[in-house]
Amino acid sequence: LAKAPVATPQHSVDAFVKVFLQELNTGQGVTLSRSTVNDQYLALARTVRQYLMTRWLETSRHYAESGSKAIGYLSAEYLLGRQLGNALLATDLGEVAEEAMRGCGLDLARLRAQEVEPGLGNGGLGRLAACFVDSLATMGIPCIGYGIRYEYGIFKQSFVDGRQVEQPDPWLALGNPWEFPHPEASVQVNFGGHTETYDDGGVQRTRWVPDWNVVGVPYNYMVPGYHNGKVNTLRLWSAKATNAFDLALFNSGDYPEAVRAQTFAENITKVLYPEDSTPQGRELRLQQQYFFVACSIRDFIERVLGPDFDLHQLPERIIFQLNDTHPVIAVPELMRILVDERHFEWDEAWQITKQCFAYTCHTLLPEALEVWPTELLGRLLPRHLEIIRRINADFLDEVRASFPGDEQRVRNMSIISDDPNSSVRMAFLATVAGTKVNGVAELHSQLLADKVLHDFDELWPEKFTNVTNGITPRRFICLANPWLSELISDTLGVGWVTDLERLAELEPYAQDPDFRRAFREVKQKAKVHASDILRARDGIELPPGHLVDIMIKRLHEYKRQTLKLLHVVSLYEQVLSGEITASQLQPRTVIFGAKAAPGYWMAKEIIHLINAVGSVINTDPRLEGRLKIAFPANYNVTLAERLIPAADLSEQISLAGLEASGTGNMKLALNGALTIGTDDGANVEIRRLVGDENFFLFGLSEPEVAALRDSGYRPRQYYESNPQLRAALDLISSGIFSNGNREAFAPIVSSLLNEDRFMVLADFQSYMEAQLRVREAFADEEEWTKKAILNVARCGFFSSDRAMGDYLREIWHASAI
Ligand code: 26W
Repeated sequence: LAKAPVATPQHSVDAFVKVFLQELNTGQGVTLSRSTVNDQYLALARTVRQYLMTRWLETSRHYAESGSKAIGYLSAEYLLGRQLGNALLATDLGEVAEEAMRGCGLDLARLRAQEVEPGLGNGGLGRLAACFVDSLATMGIPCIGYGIRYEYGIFKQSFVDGRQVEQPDPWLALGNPWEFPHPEASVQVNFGGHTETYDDGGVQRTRWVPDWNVVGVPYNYMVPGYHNGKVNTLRLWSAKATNAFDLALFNSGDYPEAVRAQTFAENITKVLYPEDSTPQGRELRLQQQYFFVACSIRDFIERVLGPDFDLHQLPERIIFQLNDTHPVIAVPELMRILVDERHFEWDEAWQITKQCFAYTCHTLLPEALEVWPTELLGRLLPRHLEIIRRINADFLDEVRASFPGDEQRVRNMSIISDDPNSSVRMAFLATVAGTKVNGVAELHSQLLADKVLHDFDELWPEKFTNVTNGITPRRFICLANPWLSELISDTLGVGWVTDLERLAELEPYAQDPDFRRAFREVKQKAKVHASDILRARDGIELPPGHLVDIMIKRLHEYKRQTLKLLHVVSLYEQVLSGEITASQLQPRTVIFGAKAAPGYWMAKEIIHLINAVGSVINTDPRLEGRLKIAFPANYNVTLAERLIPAADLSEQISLAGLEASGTGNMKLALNGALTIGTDDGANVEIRRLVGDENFFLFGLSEPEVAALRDSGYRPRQYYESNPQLRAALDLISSGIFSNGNREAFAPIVSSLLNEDRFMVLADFQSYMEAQLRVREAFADEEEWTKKAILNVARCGFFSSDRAMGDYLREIWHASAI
């Protein structure tokens, strides 16, 4: 009896109500009549949790007994989104819960809205990690997701006079029913100090003598599989001061200093860095990275495998997937454990380590590649720097052996660069250590191998591979779009949720007028729902009958929100100048959702400009309400789930060669939006699958971008030779969007005219023409619906289940048990 976990409560309304009231009384310490919405939400979450608990314990036991190979997904970010809805979906308790709450006089939707989403990520990379752990649980693959329990997640965005203002995100303030702290399983993490060699019975060894440490406390989260009775674990680490640390200070009588020391330690997991793409190179960030990987590796080796496990067999039991370079300090950490603590020979330790890691790169922007000054790394982690130097020395010998006499190549490939200052190139370390290196879409993987990591591809071509990203259909179709889900399930049965290629069976229905009508009704319901949300949340009205044109993603110049904005400004200008009449405008609402990194000045200026243009055009009667901008603040996963189903048009308009993959593009296409996009990232694959006629392609291709750059790009030429473009830019400069202040947006305009690093002006004409094709296509309702249905039917490939299958086959060599 002691071995068997408690029984799962019955799958019935009565049982559910009983557990709920119990949780309310004994868990929250309140009666129903005196409870607050937060009490009710917490009790409800704990109720659903009970239905998952046995499955969780069983899944862990089963994995441990099977002795099979697990995935250790190492990611500094998990952008999970709300948990309650997903848990209800996974357990198929949605209707039971709804009825149970109604029986208690409560509204399930209202309780769900009480949950603050865990925003433990910035954007694509963090959301991808969340989709991947969902798929692995659903596929029954042993995986532990390792990460950081930030006390403050991604900042809350609001607008003041159209400008972004950031506020902290105290997501834990009202209690978090989804986490299980395990202080007894805490891990000590060391920092600083120096290294020394010593004689160990005739063998010379090195040891690290650190000078400070903190404790990592694991918080476990359930990752429920969909309808399969499996629950995996996400283990997030929180930093705490060690007792020894402040005891010494307490004893010396310096109470304030002791408290300060505690704060210092706990700062490590205080806040998520809001930088997306440009690393800040801050010491605290390196501390975060080492902190969470040191905890995770120690946890896996000592708690999951146990103290008696023979580490020679480590590669048979684990593969650590590095989600970008953020966790790559795990490589010297494992070497340190094997060599310094377990006394392995260097070469043997390296053979083992190399098999235990694989690396995913998520970017092509040179400024996004992490580099740490050796001074900083050596000060914080002196032993790790020594280990990196030795890995590098051995590696460069290998390069010399393969390319004798090519010292330029040796310098180019060195993990430690001296240009301009001595620093460690983390992407190179990850590439040297990883069994495999993958990009996240075909084009991206090809550019990685051909450009960013070209020398490495020449040395080890077999290392390089592609796994195109995917998204979980559970959250982004089932939860986000219940109307579409129902239509698909009524048509095909329910199997598509875990076998998304079955959406292909919808293809013939594109020709069926009844199905098309039903499909339009689905879109209509989603629009009404999104509209209700925007009204309640932001006071924004979505006019009925408009084409809903959506651009939702982080604000970055390479993603080119300015190009979208120039389209809107140009239409406005054409009406003002009488080139077209308002009645010729196709009724459209352009929805933006975007946060800018707080230190990214230009991105924040662009946010200001979008809001400024919005406030003018939204109220100008000359447009007759036919062109609107909606820019709800604080775009996050929860809002994404509401907006995506409502979209007619998906804007994926990055400069070709710069968006590694994109995943919003997949979510939108799978919800029946058509894409207007460049030949970039996963757009390439979306277009190939849905067909040219169901995708609005525009803009320079990556080779054309490279050629134009080489030939000397002069953006001003486009301004001078294109009257429509000039008129749009001049309208911004005229002060019309800034109460007559002609300087307000001069930095944006002059950056476009003089530098235009992302070739907005070069692609403007082509974009405008593509938008005319959109306009024409949308006017034919039946044809548009056919295209939208075909987008859904042909995008089954973009399930993260498929992506996980690819990783399992090509990289992890692991399988379901
Ligand atoms: C430390 C600064 C920093 C922070 C985040 C540098 C780089 C990053 C990420 C690599 C940025 C990111 O989220 N990349 C996105 O990853 C997605 C998932 O693979 C892709 O779909 C996006 O195209 C890519 O921009």
